[in-house]
Amino acid sequence: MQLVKPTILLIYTGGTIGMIKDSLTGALKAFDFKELLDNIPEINLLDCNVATVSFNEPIDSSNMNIEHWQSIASIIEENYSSYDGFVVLHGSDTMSYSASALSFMLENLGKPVVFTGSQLPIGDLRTDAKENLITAIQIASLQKKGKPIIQEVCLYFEYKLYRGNRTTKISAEHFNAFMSPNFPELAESGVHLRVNDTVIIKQQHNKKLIVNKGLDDNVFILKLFPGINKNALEAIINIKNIKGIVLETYGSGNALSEKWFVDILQKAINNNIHVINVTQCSGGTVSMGQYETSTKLKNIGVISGFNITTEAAITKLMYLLGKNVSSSVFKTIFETSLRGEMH
Ligand code: ASN
Repeated sequence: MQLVKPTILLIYTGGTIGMIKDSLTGALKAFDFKELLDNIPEINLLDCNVATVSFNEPIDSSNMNIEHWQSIASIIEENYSSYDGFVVLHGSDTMSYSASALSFMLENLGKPVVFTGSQLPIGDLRTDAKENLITAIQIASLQKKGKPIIQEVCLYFEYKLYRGNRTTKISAEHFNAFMSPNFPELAESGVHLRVNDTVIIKQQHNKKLIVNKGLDDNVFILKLFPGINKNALEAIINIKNIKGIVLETYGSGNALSEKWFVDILQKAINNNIHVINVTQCSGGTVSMGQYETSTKLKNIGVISGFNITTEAAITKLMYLLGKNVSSSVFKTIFETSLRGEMH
């Protein structure tokens, strides 16, 4: 029998979960955290103690930025030793980006950080918010021999727990709004909460948490399309202070093989701009050299993102640039899985 109840810190950043309709415009906007909690008295019935902290101004997650990620990281850092787990209430629109960013920022994480939110506000009769929130808290409280079972940044939505940096938002309509195309679910909520023990991250050593808050925003995502012209590509690589570009290519990492295209990328790489190859496909991996149309990218030093999501690629880029990783090892480090985000 568990004698001491786990303690969970609920961090409210905003999102639909806590929104109400503006009576004049009809548009959804963020509202008070206290009112959100009043809508879920069930929290008091859980087998854990829940404390709460809220952004001063809750936001729609479309307004999420690096400073907000730093705030979430700081809240976790300051409260790390006092809580067994953390649940971050967040809008679904950019939740995969935030979960990815926090996975890189929180190094040696040994406790659960579970992102969740909802498609309908918590006050709505048909809301998905209650199940998402209650189960996320239960997942964050799971323990074995007094130690948290989940020791990574993850995302819980509509009965599934995913590794956060493997997710992407796929629907603005369905309650089942996320998927993890290249990695199995960490847990599933049915009659029982079943954790997939073979895939969760288990911290081997009790290393101290390191919180990396220095992210560099001199980055860009470029999605290729048939017909892309030289002016467009040139404009991107000439962005002031640009240091890294995530290039969304076709299929297994293929791009046009025209000389102007490869030359411009080559010039960018020679100027110390890191170019990461990720695929536009939701599933599968970049495999440069498999087709002639990716061999040139490989030869000029484009970095492979393998099966990483765009969300994880752009945040990993911000993180590694923020750490001032030297150019000579940047490619090797980017191509290494740091938090289970690729391969
Ligand atoms: N616009 C909302 C947000 O991301 C969408 C949601 O939470 N379902 O904050």
